Amino acid sequence: GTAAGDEKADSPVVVVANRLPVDQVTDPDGSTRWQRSPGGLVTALEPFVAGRGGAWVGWSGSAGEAPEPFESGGMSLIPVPLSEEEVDRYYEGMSNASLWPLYHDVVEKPEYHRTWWDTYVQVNKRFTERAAEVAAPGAIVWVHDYQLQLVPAMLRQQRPDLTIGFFLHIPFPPYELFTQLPWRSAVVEGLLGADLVGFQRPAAAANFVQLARRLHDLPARGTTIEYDGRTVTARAFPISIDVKAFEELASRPDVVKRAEEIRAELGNPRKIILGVDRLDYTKGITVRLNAFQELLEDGVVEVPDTVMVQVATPSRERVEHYVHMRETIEQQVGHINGVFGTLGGPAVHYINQSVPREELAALYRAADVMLVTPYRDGMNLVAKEYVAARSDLGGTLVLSEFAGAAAELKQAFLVNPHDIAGVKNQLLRALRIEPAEAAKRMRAMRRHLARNDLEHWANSFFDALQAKA
Ligand code: ADQ
Repeated sequence: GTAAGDEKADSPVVVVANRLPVDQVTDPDGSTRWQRSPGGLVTALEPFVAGRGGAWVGWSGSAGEAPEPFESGGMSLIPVPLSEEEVDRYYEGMSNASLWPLYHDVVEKPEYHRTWWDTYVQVNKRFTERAAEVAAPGAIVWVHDYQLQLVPAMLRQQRPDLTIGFFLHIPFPPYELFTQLPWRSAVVEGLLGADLVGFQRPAAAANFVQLARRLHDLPARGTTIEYDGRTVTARAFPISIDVKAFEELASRPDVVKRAEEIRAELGNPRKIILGVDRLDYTKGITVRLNAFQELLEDGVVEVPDTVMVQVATPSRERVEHYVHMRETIEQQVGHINGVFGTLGGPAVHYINQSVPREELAALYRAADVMLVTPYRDGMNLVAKEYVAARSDLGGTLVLSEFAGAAAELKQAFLVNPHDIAGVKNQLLRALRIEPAEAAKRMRAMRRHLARNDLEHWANSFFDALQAKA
């Protein structure tokens, strides 16, 4: 793109997120360029930002000096620099080793370090300054996620003219867990700087409202909190996917053909069980492996009649928790295959790679049972992608009741991932379901998704935020 030149305070809409909506890629000749990130969030927000001279403030993804602001896809992209030490302390430390496990029901023990927190404050200030520089008078600013919870209050202090929204993509824990955080008051005050605080589930919004009441003694009821002479609204905006685009992709003849090929490559098993996740301890990958292993041990399921495919994208590989978890999973896959596999016929096909969208869609089309078993998940888009992919009304979803998606996809076989007997039962039911019953459940979930897509999510948040202006 072309250089934006000197930034002026002229953007009527500003998105502030940890990452910019572009990735730097290196071509074979060694030159680098910016490429739009594959994520759905970019697709959802672009229409509101692009074409109106809007801006997106975020980190480029690599440590060191930040590039100059530049134009891309009709948006001004405003890079925020992070040093190696800041990436360590703000991103890998405070965000991913303190807040991430705390907000996911302390599935792993969060670590709290004052140096991490100090850097988190410092980096939140830097994001705030950049946003304050580019926002036009009276602009709408939408801040995203747990890495930037202090930005709303910092921004309001500098720019009381702005309308500020915040959306948390991950769960928000109950009072009893949240109050572990040594800096709990600062985080609550940070979020209360927003006019509108959005969560994935009503229960998360209720946790926040209760926290404001109990910890800060604020008048709070229903979805509103009175604070500093303003009314802060806290409510649920369940995120979704681009349902139409995913459905179209999964129905393409080449993708449908690829789904058949995948079945053949797996030895044409009668049943295929699928798991697709970022390799993260919150996703409950071991839960699935345990359930499958026990069903094999019980002799109620057999290889090669039934096989499992687990696709797990590498993630946060420099954070200690993740290194350990990966070893555990790989050991278990090895054990199951050692005991139940045959030469050239493993029980669990394990792919520790990111796969292209087309291949993902084909896998969804090929899978008889989709196993989504997080211990806790803000939403879980994989569950929604599976439903969107099944325009053939085939396939059955087994879904953790602790994923945000469970509040919407009620016709899935819901499971408590801590209850191994329950997971085995539901998995077996899903493997043995009558096609007519499976189709009925899938149709109901698809009906819900069709009305509640990503565009609907972005529109409802922006509408609610604009109403606050
Ligand atoms: P995540 O924790 O990353 O998101 P999720 O919502 O499941 O989890 O999204 C993962 C995305 O990555 C999906 O679009 C999926 O298709 C893709 N993906 C996973 N494995 C892949 C692979 N091997 N190859 C290619 N693509 C793969 C956070 C929160 C969620 C919340 C989202 C959005 O933790 O709860 O739903 O943000 O708000």
